[in-house]
Amino acid sequence: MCYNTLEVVKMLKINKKKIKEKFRKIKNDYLLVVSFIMSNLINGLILRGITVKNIFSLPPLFIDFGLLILISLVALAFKRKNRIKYFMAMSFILTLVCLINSVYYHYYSSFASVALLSNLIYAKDVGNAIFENVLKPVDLIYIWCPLAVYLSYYFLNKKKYFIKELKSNKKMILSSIITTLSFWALASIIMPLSAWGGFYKLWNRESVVINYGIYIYQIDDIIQSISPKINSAFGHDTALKETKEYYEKHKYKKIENEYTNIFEGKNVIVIHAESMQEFVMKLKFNNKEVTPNLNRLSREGIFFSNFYSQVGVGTSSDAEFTFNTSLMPSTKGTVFVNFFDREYVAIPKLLKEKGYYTYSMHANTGEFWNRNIMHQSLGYDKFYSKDSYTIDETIGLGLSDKSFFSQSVDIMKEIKETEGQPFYSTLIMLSNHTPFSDLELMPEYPTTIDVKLDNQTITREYLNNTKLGNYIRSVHYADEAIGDFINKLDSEGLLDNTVLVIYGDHDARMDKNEFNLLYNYDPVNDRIKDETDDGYVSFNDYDYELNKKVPFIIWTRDKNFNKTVDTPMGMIDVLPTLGNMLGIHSDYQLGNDIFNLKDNVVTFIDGSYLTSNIYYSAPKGEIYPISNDPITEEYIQNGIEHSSNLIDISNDIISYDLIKELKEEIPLGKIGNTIDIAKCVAWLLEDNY
Ligand code: GP9
Ligand code: MN
Repeated sequence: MCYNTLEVVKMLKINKKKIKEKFRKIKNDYLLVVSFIMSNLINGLILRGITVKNIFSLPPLFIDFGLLILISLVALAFKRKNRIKYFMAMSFILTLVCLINSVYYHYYSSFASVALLSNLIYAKDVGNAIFENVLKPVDLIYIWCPLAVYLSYYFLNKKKYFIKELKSNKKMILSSIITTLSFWALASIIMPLSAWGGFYKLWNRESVVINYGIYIYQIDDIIQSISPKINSAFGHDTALKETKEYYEKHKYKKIENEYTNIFEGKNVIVIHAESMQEFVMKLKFNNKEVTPNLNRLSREGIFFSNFYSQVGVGTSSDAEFTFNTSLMPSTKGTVFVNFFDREYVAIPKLLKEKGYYTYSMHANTGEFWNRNIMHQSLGYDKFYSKDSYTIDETIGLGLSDKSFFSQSVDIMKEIKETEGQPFYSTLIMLSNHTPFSDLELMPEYPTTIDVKLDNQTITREYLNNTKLGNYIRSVHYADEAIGDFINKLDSEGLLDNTVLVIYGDHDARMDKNEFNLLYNYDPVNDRIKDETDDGYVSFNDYDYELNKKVPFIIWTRDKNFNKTVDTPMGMIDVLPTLGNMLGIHSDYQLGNDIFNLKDNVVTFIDGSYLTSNIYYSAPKGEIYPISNDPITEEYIQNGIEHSSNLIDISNDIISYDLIKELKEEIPLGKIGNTIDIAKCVAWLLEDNY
């Protein structure tokens, strides 16, 4: 087919006219819709730019676009004069979604969940900390969206064009739906396959936002948060069946080792060390260790040098939960807040059955993380919270650790006198919590380097006023508080016949760049080294993840173990390991006694995992080799499967309250290897036959 030049020019003219006409129509008839779609689309883009930094990715853009078309379509259900109200309301909601998630991301490096909004009631003080330290002016950027929508309406209305053509006709509805579906189909074609699993399980909120955008993420989250509650009858039977099968396969078998029962009947004092990471134990400034007390305890006791926290969004509370129950935290909310009314088998409960008096101490309000209630569920006889303390010195979120420990020893002494022995106590520290402030109340600890230049000694204060520098000062204080605590325990006779257990609850959420400053500072030239410089230490995303490990130490004055265990270990392995030493176990523990293992798989809440050989990143779908051993595809897949099962089973146990049901079956001998006659009788008496 051939056209002459005249014909082509004519055609172009007609098309230009047509296009112009279309634009005029869109401007007049659909400007409100267009401004709604465009401004929310841009907000979604900004959110991803600020958080996961993938503004150029097409799938989330296509998905947002399709979704916004569908949302606009709903406007047809309203009378014409009410449509602006609908568009405004939707703009507010979507803007709020962006704003909340943006703020939340700064703090938790994850996205918000509706199930967690209720947590803010418990986390009042952390809430304040968020607004004081985490709300950045950039987060307010999203507010332009409802303004833009309103302005477009305002100008349209003046010209009396107000969406007069936006009539509910079949053709338009159909073409809108087809456009949406085409964009979604396109997105699904170009999206990585691994993105689908993440969507259904919502393990990794970040990857859902990366692939599906913020709006679909929030819808997914709402569905996932409320569906276990609505559908518990629905998914329950499958969950119960699968959990039973899992426990049949992984039934608890007592394997004796040299540590079995060595601490049976001893008092146990557990220190929950807030935001304490392990890397600080290796640091020295001006020849003074940052953590001399932790270092001494780790040398004398048993030091687990490759120990990882496995927390989700429930941070401190998740650490407590996993430590005490050997279950993974929930991915559908926070156990302490959303699933506090379930039955759990936990260290305090097990020791209580052995005649221990169990109690916990924390100088924050008892409502925080719902501890008031949840500590009872875990089996603590009593929880000493803020009301039991005199707030005579405040650091960060509340009573300073030094005062907390000192007052706690007085209470502990009284408890020992009235309740007798043995006791199991947990002390939750507070001062070393972000934002690592009130440094003036902490001992002097110069995080500086001296360098000789032209026969002059210059002191480089390179870490002063940096987040990492403040953290190190704060850690040094926390370590000193632990040292003072041990001294006071000793002088009050509370270390006799006692085992001390210390764990870091999670990492300190420090930016990766902070570590670059720490490991690559060049004091001579007062700058950060680059890759071409001598002695440059590479610190990539994986080094950052591995660096998140926290200390775990078991120490007693009665015996020098001088032992370091470097097998990778997770918080989930504490109950099986420590339990073996104390002569307890849970039939439902999902972790392992580390002394019975050659290697281990430490599963993280987003499906990533760690062994002695590799770190597997679930969001990236790639591995980072740690050893030089050859790695097979099967090895990687086994780890993925193991981690996926572990997260699923744990979620099911928590969501469907399965321990309660499984326990009822114990008399029938289905679980575990013991039949408790008393329980059988009680069970039969409860009209169960
Ligand atoms: C608050 C403290 C901190 O009482 O345990 O909790 P976190 O913010 O670390 O989860
Ligand atoms: Mn914490």
